[in-house]
Amino acid sequence: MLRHPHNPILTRADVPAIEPHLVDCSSVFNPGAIKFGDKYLMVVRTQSRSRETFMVMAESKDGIHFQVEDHIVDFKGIENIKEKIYHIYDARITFIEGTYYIMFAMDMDAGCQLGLGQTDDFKNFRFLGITSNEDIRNGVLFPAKIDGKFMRLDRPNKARHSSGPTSGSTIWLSSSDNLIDWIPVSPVIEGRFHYWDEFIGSGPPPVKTREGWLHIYHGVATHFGSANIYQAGVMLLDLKNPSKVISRGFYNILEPRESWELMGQVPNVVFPSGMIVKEFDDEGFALPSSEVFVYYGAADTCVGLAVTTVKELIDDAYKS
Ligand code: BMA
Repeated sequence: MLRHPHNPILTRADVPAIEPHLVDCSSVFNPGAIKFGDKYLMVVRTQSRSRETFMVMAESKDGIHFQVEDHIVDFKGIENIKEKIYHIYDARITFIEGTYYIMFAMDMDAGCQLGLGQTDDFKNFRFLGITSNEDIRNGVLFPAKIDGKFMRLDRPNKARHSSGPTSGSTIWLSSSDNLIDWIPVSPVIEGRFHYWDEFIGSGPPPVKTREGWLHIYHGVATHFGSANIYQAGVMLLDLKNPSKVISRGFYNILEPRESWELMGQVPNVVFPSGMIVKEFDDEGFALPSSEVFVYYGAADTCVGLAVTTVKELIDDAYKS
């Protein structure tokens, strides 16, 4: 993938003061992204100087220059949750059957849960519910039902970084009839110890191609003295049975190299969470020649954009 020359495409300086909670924003990162009509939209993760996180929308005509909105995304109904919610973050946006779903992480006393929001217009947002009952993160919905079921990839937090946060080394496929209650179906991939992707988690939602579901994920190399290095990689999953891996690239496709990826709130992090494919065929498959914009959090501090094509990503998934 190639970094866009305008990078980093969003920094804290682009976030307007939002009274009273988000004045003098500390960081903006890990964006969900989607094409909405002729606009490119992101739901970005911001932090205040209390290090509380908030989601804010950003909008663009070209997918490169974004304007950040001056209000916080308010998921109506989330206030009815009785337990304390400390943070909501890391939005992943999927269009399914005429509406937009946003799956995100919720830090609560019981650990991290996966919340689900929905919108038709990216102005009014509804909270649909908590969709997990274990410590789990990185939930991404497939854009279509498979065999009559909603499907998602998720990553139970069964491991812990030596420096702190919970993580995991298995991405699972789960299924649901109603988007709220999910049943684990099968593990999909495991972390590869000693290599770039020891701990793993899904990136942006999978994209349908003729070769299979194209899926970017993040991997964390944990075997370096003082750093957990977050990188991005790619795999292809079977269209009918996405627990079957067709191919998984051996090499990362993006790693922290620029100063704004190497330095920041959490150094050495690229964390892809949004992906916009420009062109699809009449049956909804991504065109191999299509340009792809991949949006990622850099060092948990700003937002980066990497550019590639569907074909290049597929080729990378086959590199062994
Ligand atoms: C993960 C998540 C991400 C974050 C990353 C790097 O565990 O918390 O939101 O970007 O760590 O700090």
